[in-house]
Parts: sequence; structure tokens; C-alpha cells
Amino acid sequence: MKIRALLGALACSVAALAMAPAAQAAPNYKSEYKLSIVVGTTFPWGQGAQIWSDLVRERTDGRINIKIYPGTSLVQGDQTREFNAIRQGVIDMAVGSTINWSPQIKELNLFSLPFLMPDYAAIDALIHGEVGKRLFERLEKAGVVPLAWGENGYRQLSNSKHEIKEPADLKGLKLRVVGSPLYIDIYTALGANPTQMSWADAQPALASGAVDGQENPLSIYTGAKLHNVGQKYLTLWNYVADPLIFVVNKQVWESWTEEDRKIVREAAIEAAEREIVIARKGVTPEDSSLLKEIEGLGVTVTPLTPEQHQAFVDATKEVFEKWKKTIGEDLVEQAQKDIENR
Ligand code: X2X
Repeated sequence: MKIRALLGALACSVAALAMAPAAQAAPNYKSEYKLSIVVGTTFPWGQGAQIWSDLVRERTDGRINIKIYPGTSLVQGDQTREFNAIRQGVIDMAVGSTINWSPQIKELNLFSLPFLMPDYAAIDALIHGEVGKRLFERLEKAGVVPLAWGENGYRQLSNSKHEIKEPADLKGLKLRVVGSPLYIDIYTALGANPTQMSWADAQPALASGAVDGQENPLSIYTGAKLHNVGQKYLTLWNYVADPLIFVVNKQVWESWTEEDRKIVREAAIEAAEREIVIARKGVTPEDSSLLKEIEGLGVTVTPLTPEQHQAFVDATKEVFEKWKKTIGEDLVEQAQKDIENR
């Protein structure tokens, strides 16, 4: 009798399970997954995160419900702590810049080697080739699951004081730099006075004049309206570019069914591809409309002649060589080879 009752109860619950709507998450699923980004969802970077979240929610019938946390708010705005927070599960998912994770994963400094990547084809050769594969293996080893490469973009230099055409123009300028010590080395070599701070702190520091300048992709420059905080001089020098990486915390990843992992991975790849298209809009040799827009705001935009460009390459050569060793000579040489053959 007892066994019969038990079997009956079991049959009922199996039937209930089978009838449960698709949106019913497995018991170990969270009701919300926290996704971290540095900027807001109006920026190309944030749009990539939004596309990913929307695709995942749709295709899992709501089983995986992602909430976006802009401003790296899950780590109080300190973007250099984002990677550890993903590892520890304080953050479930992220679309993060290689620069912000470089303090923990030194190989990610590769993209910050000055003048390594001369054009978009070079960036693509790295992220979609052997280098991208090796870096993903490295991230896996560090305990996160990398799914796709996106792009923040080529980082250009802006300041409130004067045009910059040669290294000497940087002398004594107070510049906000991002969170890898490699940037302190670059700007020290160029004779500037660099200071590392988070993006959250950078904007008030630019507004108050505590710093004279900064470097960021043009989409961040316009999105954050940096012309309104005195950043009237903009030098286009394409010295580095930071890719973005779409990742999931390992425990979270393992808690999902095979089917859902496939959906999340494919959605990340699709969102990243679309994000790169958005990130490059208006800032390529074929379409420079964003530059025109910036000039229209009264900003002095300074491209470099080949000779001026070379002066910056020469002035940062030692920094390149020093960091080549830190990053790993093998990886840097693989990158140089892939760029040559692009
Ligand atoms: O802090 C920056 O400059 C930004 C927004 O570009 C990054 O997060 C790397």
C-alpha cells in the first residue's frame, strides 16, 4: 500500500514535470543572471550585451533571464576587479574589455602592445585565429568560460590643452589611463604624466580639469560626450585596440543543460558579430561618418602623417619589447606572424 502510494505520487510528479511550461527553469537555475559591463547599453559595447541577453531570454523561453549591470556596478565601478568577481561568482556573465582583465591574465596585454595591429584585418586575424584560440584556453584555465570576441575599438587620444602630433606634444600632460601598468609605461615613455583610474572616476576628473586628457575608442568619446568636458583635441593614431570577450562563470555554465549552453554560446557568437559591426560603424577608412560628426562639434581632429606615426612607434619600442616578455614571446611572435599573413 505504501509503495503504491509512493509510486502514485511519483507518477503525478513526473506528469507535472512533463506538463510544466518550457519557461519553468530547472531547480538549480537562478531567477536572474547578473551580466557586467563598464559602459551603458547605448554604447556599442552595451548594445552587444543587450543583444546577447535578449537572444538568450527568447531562445530559452525565459529559462535564462539575464540582467545587465552597467558601470561595473557589481564591483563598485572598479573594472580591474571585474575578472576576479566573475571567477568568484559575484558576477555570472560579462562582456569585458581585455584591458580590464589584463591585471589577472597578463597575456591579454597583447592587444595593448603599441602599434601591434595596423588595421582591422590585423585585429580580425588575431581574434579569429590561433591567438584567439590560445587566449580562450588561457581564460578557461583561469576558471571562466569564454564564448565570443567583440570589440571596444581603436583607442584615440584626446586632451583639453593642444593638438598632439608628436611625442614632444605630450610632455607634462596629465592623462587618465586604464588599469594595466602597460599604459603607465607607454605614457611615461612618451613624456606624459599618466595616472590610472576607473572609467567612473575618469569622467569627473576630466570635467574638473584634474586630468588633461584620456584615450578611448571614438564611440566612447561621443557616447560619453567628452567634447563637453573640454576634450577639444583628438589625435587619431590607432595605437592599440581592445577587443571585448563574452564570458560566463564556470559554475553557472555547468549548472545549465547541454541544450541551454548551446543556445547561450550561439547567441554570444551572433551578438558579438553584430556588436563588432556596430562598433566599427563610422570609424573605418570606408565610413568615417563619426569623425565628421566629431569635427562638427568643434573638435580639432588630428590624423598623423606616416612620419609622425613612426615617431610614436619609435618612442614606444622599448615598452613593446619589455611587455613582449611579460606577455610571452611565443604568443607575441604568433600574433606578429598572423598579422603579416593576414
Ligand atoms: O575605462 C575605459 O577607458 C574603457 C571604458 O574603455 C574600458 O573599460 C577599457
